[in-house]
Amino acid sequence: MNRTTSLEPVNLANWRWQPFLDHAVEVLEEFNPTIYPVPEQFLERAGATGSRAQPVAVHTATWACQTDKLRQVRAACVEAGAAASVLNLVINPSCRFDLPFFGADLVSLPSGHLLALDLQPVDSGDVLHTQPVWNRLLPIFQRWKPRLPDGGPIPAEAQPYFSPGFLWTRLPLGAASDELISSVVFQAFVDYLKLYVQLVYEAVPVVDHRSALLLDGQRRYTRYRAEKDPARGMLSRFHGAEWTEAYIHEVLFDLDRHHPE
Ligand code: DBV
Repeated sequence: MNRTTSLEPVNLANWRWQPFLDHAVEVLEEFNPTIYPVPEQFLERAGATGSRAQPVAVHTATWACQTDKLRQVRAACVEAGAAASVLNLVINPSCRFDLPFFGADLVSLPSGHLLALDLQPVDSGDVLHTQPVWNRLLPIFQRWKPRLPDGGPIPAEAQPYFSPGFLWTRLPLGAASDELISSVVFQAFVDYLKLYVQLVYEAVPVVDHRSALLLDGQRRYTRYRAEKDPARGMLSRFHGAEWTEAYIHEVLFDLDRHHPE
């Protein structure tokens, strides 16, 4: 790979999540996205994991774009064979629109798959913000939820950042899970993204004081995600702690850099 901008396609060999990213990129094309600047050292990064006797190559790539209504769309893509395969996709709306975040965390590790999909509220206590989304998200959630095992509890402090339509499952490695991922999980991903895109189409600008409230909520969410990023350990092992910290703050969860107080 030799990508020079974030908008060029990411194609990782044998990457389990390639169809998911390809679908998202295709859907987003309708909005005529432009490049979201990503420093060259984060566009692509090669590393290694495993033992000295049996090293495993790691490739981490970032796809990103922006549109009028979407401040930043970014996909963190990790392919490390049996050691790890990850697609973490977050869509960060502009605070001028009353929109949730789109969040997908699709993670395959030697211990199994961790799969999370949600339209995450900027402020879970703001009924004006949540209700119109949740009314439309819950039927989709209900459609897919019974077809996947429950992922178990999430920390209480994380609760405000999730919707009641948080689809969250853990699956063991194996052929049965591969089948579930390419059928149920893929269709759920398509449905969550489809609803999100509809909300983006419909969104109209909000007044200034509401925009300021939305920005505050976005900051809380983004700081929480940066602080608690569950990938910190994995990325540090693959690419070093210094690169990882910079990647988290300068690319993955970069709102504070663009909207300093
Ligand atoms: N998670 C990220 C980014 C990742 C990433 C940027 C670049 O936010 C991967 C990669 N998530 C990732 C990895 C793990 C998890 C776990 C590697 C496994 C960590 C490990 O076991 O070592 C959903 N992701 C998780 C967990 C949750 C989520 C609840 C379990 C945390 C734990 O057990 O400690 N992340 C969470 C979530 C969204 C999200 C709901 C959005 C829908 O992105």
